[in-house]
Amino acid sequence: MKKKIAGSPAVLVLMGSDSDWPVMQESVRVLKDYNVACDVAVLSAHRTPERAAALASGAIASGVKVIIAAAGSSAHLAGVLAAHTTLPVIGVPMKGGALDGLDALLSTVQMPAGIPVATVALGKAGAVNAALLAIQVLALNDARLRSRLVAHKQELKRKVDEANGRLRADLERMK
Ligand code: RP5
Repeated sequence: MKKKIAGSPAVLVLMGSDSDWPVMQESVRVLKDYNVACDVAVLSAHRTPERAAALASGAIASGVKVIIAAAGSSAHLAGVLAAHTTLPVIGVPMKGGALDGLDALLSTVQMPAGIPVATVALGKAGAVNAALLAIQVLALNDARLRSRLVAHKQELKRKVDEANGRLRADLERMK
């Protein structure tokens, strides 16, 4: 599976299997919302090891700025990609399997010193945060993305304020 999203991809969203796609669509949804060009592909550290190495090795020359890599079970995709590039690699551990993702979380997060993988949460929260983290990296050189991220944080704050308003109203009714 390889699906071109828009323009030269600043972000690659890679996953070990198309069974990861329902979750990883959340990354693409966020990236598209911020108008960040991305591309997606299934790529496996154990099923297509040569292709994984070649893609990571050539990513900088292709204009890619950040790689997001999702994998489940004994998840080594993010680490293998990170071994072949100096681009930032964000790992998204997938839920599922006998240990429901704990194995993927530990495999992704516990990289030995020297080859970092920025690991986010399991599942859809991780997919969303991987995209936001990639956007934060791109925003270092992009004022439009910076202002969108500021607006995003203001929106989160507004929702907390709304929740507190509802709590205060409930408290008043309970008096
Ligand atoms: C990993 O194994 C994939 O990333 C996926 O999360 C998991 C299961 O893959 P499938 O058996 O569904 O292809 O490589």
